[in-house]
Amino acid sequence: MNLMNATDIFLKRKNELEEEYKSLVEKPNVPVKEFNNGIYTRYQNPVLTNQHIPLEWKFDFNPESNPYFLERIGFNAAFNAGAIKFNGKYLLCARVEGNDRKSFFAIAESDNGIDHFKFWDKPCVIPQIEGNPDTNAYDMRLVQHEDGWIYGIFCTERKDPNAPAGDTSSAIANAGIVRTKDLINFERLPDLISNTGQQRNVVLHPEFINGKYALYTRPQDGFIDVGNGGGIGLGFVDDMTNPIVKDEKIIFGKVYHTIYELKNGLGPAPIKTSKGWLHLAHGVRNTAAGLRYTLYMFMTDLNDISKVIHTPAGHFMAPENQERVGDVSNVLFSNGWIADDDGKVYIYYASSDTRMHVAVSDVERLADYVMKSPEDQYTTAASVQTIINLIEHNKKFL
Ligand code: M1P
Repeated sequence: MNLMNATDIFLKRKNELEEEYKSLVEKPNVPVKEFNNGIYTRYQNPVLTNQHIPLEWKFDFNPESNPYFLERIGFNAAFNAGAIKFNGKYLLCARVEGNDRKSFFAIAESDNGIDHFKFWDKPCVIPQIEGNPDTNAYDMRLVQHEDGWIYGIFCTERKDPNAPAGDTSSAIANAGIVRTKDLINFERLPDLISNTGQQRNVVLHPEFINGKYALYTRPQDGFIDVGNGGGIGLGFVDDMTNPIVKDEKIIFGKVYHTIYELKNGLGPAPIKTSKGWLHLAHGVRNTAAGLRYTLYMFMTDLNDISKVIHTPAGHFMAPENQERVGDVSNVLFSNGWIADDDGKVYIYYASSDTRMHVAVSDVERLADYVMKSPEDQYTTAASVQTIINLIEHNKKFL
């Protein structure tokens, strides 16, 4: 029998894994051809996965203490990333989940926004609130605000202090807030103070509204149970260092028999266009196979951001092929997109709470989609009439 000694095993495994990592991060991404709705182009390979985690985060590189080059720390997923263009680079602030189930933030960088994403040397160090650490933290929205700070608003999750003994899963979700100038040093601000028990999917509007910070919220009654909440709210904060939300109102609720029947939450911060604010959001409905998360778009008024002015019917993107399967299957979720100077829009979305993808479009095209696609009329007969209207209209042109 040809037994390898420990040094050979160490070197063989280390070399193999280094090669695999290099070929993964150097792999070019290509547009997906068969999907052709004209609105956006999906790219073939995920832009971030748990395989993109640097080897130094996982392995002890000392052959003496790790002779078999075993993984010491495992990573389960890299998904739900905030996005920002910073110093000419496309950055994703991913929700990285360890095998220990704890999520944290880590920044990955690419020169072109579609491939070669590489994590920075270390995960982000988020300062903690004294005496009340985040048990889990996820889904950061990065926003360059006109006050000069980059804000990161994320979900902070802690055990529900009022859960009965023996209930080891009830939790409270709220919005945690950091701000930074360099995405390396983060200043922790107090968690959001709002009237609702639970908040997830809180997003900062990039401009002041009447001198106040505007926050999109998503109040719900319980950690899982949306109760009367579950729609997109809007509220105002005077000072982000004392973030008390005032005048919170639902601007886009849940609607029976739509893709946002069960939950309706904002994705990344909106993009300003000459026609209105473009929004990307996720809608959730229940099915016999569990919850289905899809992405949809809407537009709000430039002069009144609480006024929804266009909403195409149905989803904008839904899980396709491998996107359908993962830790939480049948989920697309987005909390990051980048509108580039040339008008291109990089839509970063996660599939099934497992990996990150990119789809590319442009501001003009997205505005055209949102403004000219028919709206939901809420009945099957009305949907048929909408189709017939298009067929009749097309007779003049075919
Ligand atoms: O598992 C799907 C998503 O569930 C939650 O989102 P929401 O509060 O909108 O239902 C979040 O945990 C999110 O991270 C996750 O992707």
